[in-house]
Amino acid sequence: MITIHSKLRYLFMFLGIQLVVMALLSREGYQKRVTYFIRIFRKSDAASLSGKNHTAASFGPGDVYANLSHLSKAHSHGDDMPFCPKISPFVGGPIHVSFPSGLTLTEVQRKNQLVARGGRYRPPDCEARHRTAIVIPHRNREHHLKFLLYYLHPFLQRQQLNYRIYVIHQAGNYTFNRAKLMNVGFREAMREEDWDCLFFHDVDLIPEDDRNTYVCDSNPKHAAIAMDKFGYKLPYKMYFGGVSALTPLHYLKMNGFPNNYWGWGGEDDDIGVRVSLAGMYITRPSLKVGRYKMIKHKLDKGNDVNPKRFNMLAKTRQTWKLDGMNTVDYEIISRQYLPLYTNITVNIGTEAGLHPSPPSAKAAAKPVADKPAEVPVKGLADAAAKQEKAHSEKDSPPNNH
Ligand code: BGN
Repeated sequence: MITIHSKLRYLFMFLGIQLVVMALLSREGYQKRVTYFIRIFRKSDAASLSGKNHTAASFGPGDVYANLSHLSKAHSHGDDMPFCPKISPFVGGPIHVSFPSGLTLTEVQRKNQLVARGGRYRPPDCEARHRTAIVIPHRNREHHLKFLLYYLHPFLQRQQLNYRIYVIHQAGNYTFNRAKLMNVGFREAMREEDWDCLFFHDVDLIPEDDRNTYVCDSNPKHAAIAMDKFGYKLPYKMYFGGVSALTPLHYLKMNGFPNNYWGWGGEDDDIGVRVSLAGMYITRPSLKVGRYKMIKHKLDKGNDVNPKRFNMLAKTRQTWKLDGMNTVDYEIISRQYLPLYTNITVNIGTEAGLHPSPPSAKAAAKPVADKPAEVPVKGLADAAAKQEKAHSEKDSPPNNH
């Protein structure tokens, strides 16, 4: 029989233990400790679900391929598959990103056996809740593409998405046009499937946290909020470059992206301005999650700084309805369903049209540097000035696209 004495003894013991725990927690900052314990429990939950060790935020960045190997082709895509859980059990937090020199596309393929031709994937054991198309504008960046594919495929699989990767390859040597290639990507992707979200993705940006989910928000989302090259923070408030996500409705509401930004700079700002002109706003993940590492590279041939960008940007309010998805013209040269992505090679022409006239006419149209004009959105002008200064210091144009 338990006496009052022994009851009191238990009570004191219990209070004693509580005191020790509280002392421990407060030693190195209560919050740090609590999140540490919560993470341990969350991780062991996730690990037991997947049956293996998991990428753990609390144990440093993990391998992007960890735990994906148990997904096998043995599972069938039946009609009666349950929906995937709202939060994927494979999502684990920070991902270790490095660029080993010996990586080959064959190796990327070997590690991604569940990816079907054209870079198509569906979770084998559950019905995905989201259908996402990744659109990557590209030219002469095969080396970067290889790394992006190496990281992006398992990253998207960790999120249990139904997805396809489209690479939109600009044919010819004329100045690069990132935004127009995105318009092509949008139309071609939507022609193939009824995607509910499109991610417009620079080829040299690797996501570093798989909690940065590649699904759309109620408003256009800017995903690449924290890049290593900007010290893991936004370079300026209105920045909309690198990686962004829009639903087809968002895209059409803002008349897509501009077609007339040839060369580096300004097109992402134009897109950001379009978002607000169309009555929407930009959403962003947290700085902790929207992290990206940029693959370092030398100057891009055929993507010189666009001197007209200031004046063009100053006129977005007048031009966004006249130029965009409603005016995009191009010719598909080829469509290849490669093992890791759908490659669409396209002629987007030049400023002078899809089939410009011979060089004599071109020489007369040599661009003259425009004077910076007033920019419609506060903050952009300052940012541009800073950017210009940084360029002249480095003595070469930036090349982040
Ligand atoms: C900005 C560029 C962006 C670029 C970011 C980050 C312009 C137009 C200025 C009015 N904008 O300065 O296109 O993505 O820097 O590098 O140059």
